[in-house]
Amino acid sequence: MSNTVVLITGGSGLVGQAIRHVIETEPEGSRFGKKPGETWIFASSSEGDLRDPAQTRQLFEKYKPTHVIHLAALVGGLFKNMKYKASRLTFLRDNILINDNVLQTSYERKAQKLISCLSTCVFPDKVEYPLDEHKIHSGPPHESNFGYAHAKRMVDVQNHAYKEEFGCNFTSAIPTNVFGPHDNFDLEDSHVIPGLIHKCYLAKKNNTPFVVSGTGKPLRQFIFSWDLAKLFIWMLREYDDVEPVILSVGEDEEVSIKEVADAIVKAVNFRGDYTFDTSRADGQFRKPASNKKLLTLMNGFEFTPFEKALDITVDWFLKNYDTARTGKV
Ligand code: NAP
Ligand code: GFB
Repeated sequence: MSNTVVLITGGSGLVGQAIRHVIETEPEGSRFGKKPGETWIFASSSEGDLRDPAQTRQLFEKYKPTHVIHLAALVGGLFKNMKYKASRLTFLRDNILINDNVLQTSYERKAQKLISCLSTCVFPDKVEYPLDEHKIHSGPPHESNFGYAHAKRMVDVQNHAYKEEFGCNFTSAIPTNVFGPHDNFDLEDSHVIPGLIHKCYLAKKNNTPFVVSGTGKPLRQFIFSWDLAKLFIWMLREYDDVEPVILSVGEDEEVSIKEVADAIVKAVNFRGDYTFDTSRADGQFRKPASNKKLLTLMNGFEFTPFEKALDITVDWFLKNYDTARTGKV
């Protein structure tokens, strides 16, 4: 790709910063490293609120991207999604507006390629497992995810419409739960791994119990953000089809929330009391997704072992506690 400008919306977040890390640290010219003639732009909301069409156009006018990886979204873990339930229109509408503006502006400004980011929680709640790329629209999502899931599902619908009417090269990626450096470590609004890392750190520091929400029994697949970044770079360069690709570890690599908490206790080196608050929600019990399509297309991929990825994340959190997103004022 010569004279390529890749715009990453949501470039300041967990996944955006992981793409920056990979593109800047992999050997130049390698499969995941920077290629000659490429410019990578990592945009945050301070460069434009993508809910607003004029600000979206301004951003595209400024950088004139030839390629777009669209990550920007109103994002949160289970408890943030549930907190917004009374006003679930916010999760629905903010994400609809962001996505519609990015897709329409990519079409108007003739971007050669656009990859938008969905999530495995957009899949139906009641569906035969494992999840695969054909099942996105086969039933309602889990009720805790109403707004977020419906907004993101529409991107797949829009991608097909833009391709059919205008021939646009738009597609989408479907990651499972992500974690890594630069995550949101807020105690309440974050996803489970960053939330529990922060809670365990405070329990160790203050000599208080480490309390995990829910029963610890639900199962999840987790992908390390640096691995996910490589998969996005692969999609950008080597995948040209409107149908989405699930970006995930194998369906046999589900771990329970208790196993996650155990691994965090070890990574943080916490030796105090450790309990479960079963009055809090468990969310979806499981949502195992197949990575068969991904591995077939890529001819295999080596994922970072979970414990190693967790150690890198905890290490980053400890070194960056003062500037990380921890929710402290
Ligand atoms: P994140 O760390 O919360 O980052 C969100 C990014 O979106 C930030 O760069 C933020 O900018 C930007 N953003 C939010 N609202 C915006 C707006 N109105 N206008 C412009 N930019 C806006 O999220 P993430 O975890 O990296 O998520 C990236 C993508 O992965 C999202 O599409 C998400 O749905 C998807 N995903 C995430 C997970 C997960 O477990 N984290 C799992 C599956 C899929 P500021 O920094 O300026 O606020
Ligand atoms: O990461 P998480 O919020 O995502 O994980 P989901 C929720 C699971 O972890 C539930 C348990 O079983 C919780 O009971 N858990 C235990 C905790 N302690 C904590 C904690 O301190 N914080 C959090 N957050 N959970 C999200 C969706 O669902 O998945 C989002 O709501 C998003 O929309 C994301 O797409 C990928 O997998 O439940």
